[in-house]
Order: sequence, then structure tokens, then C-alpha cells
Amino acid sequence: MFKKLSFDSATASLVVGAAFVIMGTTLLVSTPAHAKAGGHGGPGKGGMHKFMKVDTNQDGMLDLTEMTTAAQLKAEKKLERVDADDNGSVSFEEYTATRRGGADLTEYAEDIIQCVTDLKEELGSTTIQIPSVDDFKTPQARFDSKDTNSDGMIDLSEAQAAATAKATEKFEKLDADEDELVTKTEIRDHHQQFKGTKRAMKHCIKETLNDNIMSDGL
Ligand SMILES: [Ca+2]
Ligand SMILES: [Ca+2]
Ligand SMILES: [Ca+2]
Repeated sequence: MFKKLSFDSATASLVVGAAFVIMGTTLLVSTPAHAKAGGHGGPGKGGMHKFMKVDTNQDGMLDLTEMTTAAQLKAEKKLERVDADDNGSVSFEEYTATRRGGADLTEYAEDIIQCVTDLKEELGSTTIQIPSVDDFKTPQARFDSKDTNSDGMIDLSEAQAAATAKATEKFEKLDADEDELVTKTEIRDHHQQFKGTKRAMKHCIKETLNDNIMSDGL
């Protein structure tokens, strides 16, 4: 049974991942959530190791095919992991059984947006991006957007199609000079540009969830 308010600070950082997938600002170089505990994320050693893994022709740059291929492989592995009854596709129950899939920040959206807005002003930041209400989606909405034939299951082709679309969008964001290749420098610059936003979101999600849990407990 999924408990909506079972967030702790470890969950908050996972939820940030979910929120950022929605915002389309997930970084290729960010550390996988499961390896994140105690780590810093960002394009450190782990990030560059990941870069090399994706760069299959080893030319020091990523092309769109390398990125979509890596995303499809990842989607396949994830499907296998989440598919608890091993029937080859993911039901809504299986989807929400994962912490990231089950995360629902929609009812806190206004509070989180307000918090990021305040923080941006407080810090005088020009780079922090303020999310919009549309960036927050319910687990059902996220599930439905992947279940394109609406049969209540996410199968491998649907999971891969979603992963391909996401990777393509990410590629376009990363490829700042639009030469159809993503360099390490472009990834670093992108990370620099978004780390303020990422930090602000993490802080505000944690703060908002803690506030709500505290007031629920009174
Ligand atoms: Ca390459
Ligand atoms: Ca389906
Ligand atoms: Ca480029």
C-alpha cells in the first residue's frame, strides 16, 4: 500500500529526480538515484564514467543515436526491475510501488513554486528557473502518458518510445551549439546552468513536505 505522506529527506531527493524528469532538465550526467545516497551527483567521476559508457564509438562526443540507444537499454532494464510479476509489462500498481513512480507532488505544487520564487529572490539568482503547475503531474497522469495504447499496462515498446522521446528532448537541450553532437563541455555548461535550480527544487520540496508532515501530525 502506497502511503502518500511517507516522505523523508532521502525520499525528497528521489522525488527531486521525478520532478526534474517532468521539467525536462534531468542531466545525462546525474548519478542514478539508487547510487545517490551520500554522493554529490553532478558531472563528477561517476558522470564521466557514464559519458564514456554512452559514447559507444568512443569519439568523445555523444550523438543522438548513442543517447537514445542508451535510454532504450535503460528503459528495458528498468521495466524488468519494476515488473514484479514478470509478465513483461508494468501495471499501474507496479509503477506506483516504486518510490519515484509513486511520488505525487501535485497537491504541494503551489507551495513548492512559492518557495522557489522566494528563494530565487532571496539569492538574487538569475539562473534559478521557477517551475510551473504543469510541471507537476500525478502518478496516474505520468503512467497514462506512457501507456499510449491505454490498455492499463506499460509494455516494452511503450517504455522505449517514452525513453527515446525523453532522450531526444534532453539531447536537444544539451546540444547548445546545435551541431548534432553533445560534448563534455556542453554537459558541464548545462549542469552549471541548472545546478542552482536543482538545488532550489530539492530544498523547497524537502521544506514543503516537512512542513506538511509536521502540520498533519498536530
Ligand atoms: Ca560518440
Ligand atoms: Ca499499454
Ligand atoms: Ca553540440
